[in-house]
Amino acid sequence: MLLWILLSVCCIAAAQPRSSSYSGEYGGGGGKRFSHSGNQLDGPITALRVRVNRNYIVGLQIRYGQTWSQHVGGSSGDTEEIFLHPGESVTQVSGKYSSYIRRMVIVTDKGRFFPFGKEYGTSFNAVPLHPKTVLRYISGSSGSVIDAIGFHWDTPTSNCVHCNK
Ligand code: MMA
Repeated sequence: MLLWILLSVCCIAAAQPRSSSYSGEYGGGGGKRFSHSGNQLDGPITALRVRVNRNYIVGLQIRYGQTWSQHVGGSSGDTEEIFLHPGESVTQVSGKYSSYIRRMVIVTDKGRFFPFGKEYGTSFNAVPLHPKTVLRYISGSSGSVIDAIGFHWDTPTSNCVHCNK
């Protein structure tokens, strides 16, 4: 009996479509680790601030729902800000790195793309493994620049999970 219950539970679990995947980590081994895992509870990614100097992607700040994450990275260079359209999601990030992240091209499911930084170093191309999944949050390492970055994909969230909207 117990065996049957166990078997059924396993079969049901195995039949669920998989949705989460991870791309990365791209970059070097320096810096201090960060993760926006908890930030995804504030909602889907709605805007990005990318700080860039003449060589590197220096810093990142991401808006989840209505709430900006803390800034990760350094303070040199200039910040560029992009807002996604309502319902628009990031579905690909390509770029370049050497010891640090040098370039990121953010691509959305509305066919828009936003390039930041310089054409130098080794290429990466981060895309979700499963259909209809999008960028939910990022993780990586940073110090005075963004040393490394990884991309976490899953089904789109439509709203804030923990703020009762
Ligand atoms: C700091 C330190 C390093 C990191 C670099 C680049 C200047 O050194 O945090 O570990 O690799 O910044 O982010």
